[in-house]
Amino acid sequence: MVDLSTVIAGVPLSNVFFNAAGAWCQREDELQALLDSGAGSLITKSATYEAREGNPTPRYAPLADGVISGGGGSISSIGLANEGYKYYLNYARQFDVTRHGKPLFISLSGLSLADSVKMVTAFAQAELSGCILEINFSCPNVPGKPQLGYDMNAMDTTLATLAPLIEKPFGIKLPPYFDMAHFDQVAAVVNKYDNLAFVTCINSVGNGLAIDLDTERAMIKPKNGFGGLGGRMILNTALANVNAFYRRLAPGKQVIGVGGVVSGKEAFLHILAGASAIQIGTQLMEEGPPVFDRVKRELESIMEKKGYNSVEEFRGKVKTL
Ligand code: RRO
Repeated sequence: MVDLSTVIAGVPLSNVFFNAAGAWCQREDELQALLDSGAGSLITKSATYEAREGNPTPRYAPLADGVISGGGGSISSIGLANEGYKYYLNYARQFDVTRHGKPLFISLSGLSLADSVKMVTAFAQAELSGCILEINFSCPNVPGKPQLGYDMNAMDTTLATLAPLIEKPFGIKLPPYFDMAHFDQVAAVVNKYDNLAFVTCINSVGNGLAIDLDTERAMIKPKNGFGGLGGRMILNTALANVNAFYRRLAPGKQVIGVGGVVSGKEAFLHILAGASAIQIGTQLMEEGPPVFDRVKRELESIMEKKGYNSVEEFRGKVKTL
């Protein structure tokens, strides 16, 4: 048997897979299904200070047809629908890491720095063990709110305020970058903060547009059809971002890979690029929590065929020409 276990921010996970924030994680019934699944951990929907309804529906559409999507995936613009941070704080308070055998990640996405300060302070004061914060710097779908991850100075000042308040090791969710200079600039900011233990790459590729050929209509309602792209079509952008940060981050800092994982094969490629854990978004939405047992089996089978016993043996070992 091969070993799929990993350690993120000093916390052990029995296997590398869990959900991407936003997929299957807004309410307790969904979180329970993740607990009951083969996932090695789970993360909650990005929380704001107050609960939010989010954007008008339809706000998620699978793009299974290669003609429409150029390869399959999804478009969505949920608009940060969530139950408000207190709901997830209460969930974290009653969460029993030992009983569940998996740690809990909490995604926070303050609409202002003041809101983020209040939320991270509440989580720090609750002194929750086995609970790790992932601060979302990259929601592309709140009308009128640019993504923090595309403003390096704002990211730096936000981290300067939040990192000391969080105290414990934590992570940030980054948008995709498309320029080497941006990889350099973001890595330099991340490397300034000792307890910033991991970056999660990538959030959806922001502001795509999917159009139905027959009806000639946009596939989702918010923002005239503009929404974040996910799934198979963003795999290569995800791999590049994982590898770019794997190469640039200070020793000890980690990358969580997300984007385009539909089977064990893409998971293997994420680990080769440098991922220490792997989140699944679109494929989880389409297949449901049984996806975790399937991708685990597929990754194990690839590793067995290649003669790898653990994920450390090939993590970050992509060869270049
Ligand atoms: O809620 C959303 O629309 C959303 C969020 Br917060 C995010 O971080 N990424 C995304 O694709 N959608």
